[in-house]
Amino acid sequence: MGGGTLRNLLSKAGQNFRAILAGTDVNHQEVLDDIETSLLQADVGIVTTQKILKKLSVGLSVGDFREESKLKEGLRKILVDLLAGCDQPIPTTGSGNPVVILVVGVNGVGKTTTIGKLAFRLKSEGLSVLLAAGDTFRAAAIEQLQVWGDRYSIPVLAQQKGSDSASVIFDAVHSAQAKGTDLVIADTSGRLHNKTSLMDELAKITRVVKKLNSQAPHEVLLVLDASTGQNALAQVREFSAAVGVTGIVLTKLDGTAKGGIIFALADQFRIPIRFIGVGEGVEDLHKFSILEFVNALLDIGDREKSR
Ligand SMILES: Nc1nc2c(ncn2[C@@H]2O[C@H](COP(=O)(O)OP(=O)(O)OP(=O)(O)O)[C@@H](O)[C@H]2O)c(=O)[nH]1
Ligand SMILES: [Mg+2]
Repeated sequence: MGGGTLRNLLSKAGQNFRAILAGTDVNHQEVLDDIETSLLQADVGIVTTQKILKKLSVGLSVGDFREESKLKEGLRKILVDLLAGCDQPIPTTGSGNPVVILVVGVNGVGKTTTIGKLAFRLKSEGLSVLLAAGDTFRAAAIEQLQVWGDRYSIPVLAQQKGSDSASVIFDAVHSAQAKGTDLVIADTSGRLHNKTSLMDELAKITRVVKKLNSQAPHEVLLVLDASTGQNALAQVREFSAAVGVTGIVLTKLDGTAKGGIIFALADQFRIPIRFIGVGEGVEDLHKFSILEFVNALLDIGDREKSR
């Protein structure tokens, strides 16, 4: 599994955006109405959609709306601008090893899978990684992380099911400090973003980790499922309030026509989007690159790529 060009992998996510670019020989208000429908279908959301429409009206002349290439280029620029600044890479160095990445999110969004892919990527870059099986809720969750570790020879620190999540992660950071490991990536159990007790548990994890390094966790990585639509915004708000999200991974962009949520996220929170998930395989975690992403989404070829 894995591989494929980003353009192919995002063909579904981009389907509503690509529909916008179909030939149009009607008046420009009708074109704008169609664009609005497409953006809403792509789950860009009302607020950000209105912003895009306004910029299109201001930026393009009436005649431009009849020319496929001008409309496409106008839209492309607006989308690129909306994402500006959201492409900063995940921190892999910090004051005092290890760099601690705490991975959080609601149930089933792809946290554990993302950790496996990310660990593989960082190891391939020559960094040493220790995984912490902080999802102690289910035995299967611990095993799932161990499978990734075994497959790519990445150590996993785990305790039994039911043990304290904060203590597992504390032990992992402690052990990594002793061994000089570059990074610890900690899994956590999926939780509803509106369940206070579980959100408090995340706050406890960060408190405990700070006893070992006041800068840790260096990254609180929120994993969001692209197909959940506008609810992703509520998830960002709740997790940010509880533990201060510093980076986002948007998963399952390969399987949804609702990839437009990424523009609402960027527009409303400006939290860096570190990676996008485009499949279940180890290679299917792409570093988020704005130009590459927008061009792939709009199906714009390499020769048209200049900014
Ligand atoms: N198509 C696709 N599937 C993905 C992607 N990321 C994760 N998945 C799948 O989503 C399902 C859930 O992934 P997990 O990694 O177990 O999710 P989780 O957030 O750890 O789940 P809990 O621990 O139960 O909260 C698995 O079947 C993954 O293979 C992606 O980018 N694309
Ligand atoms: Mg999991």
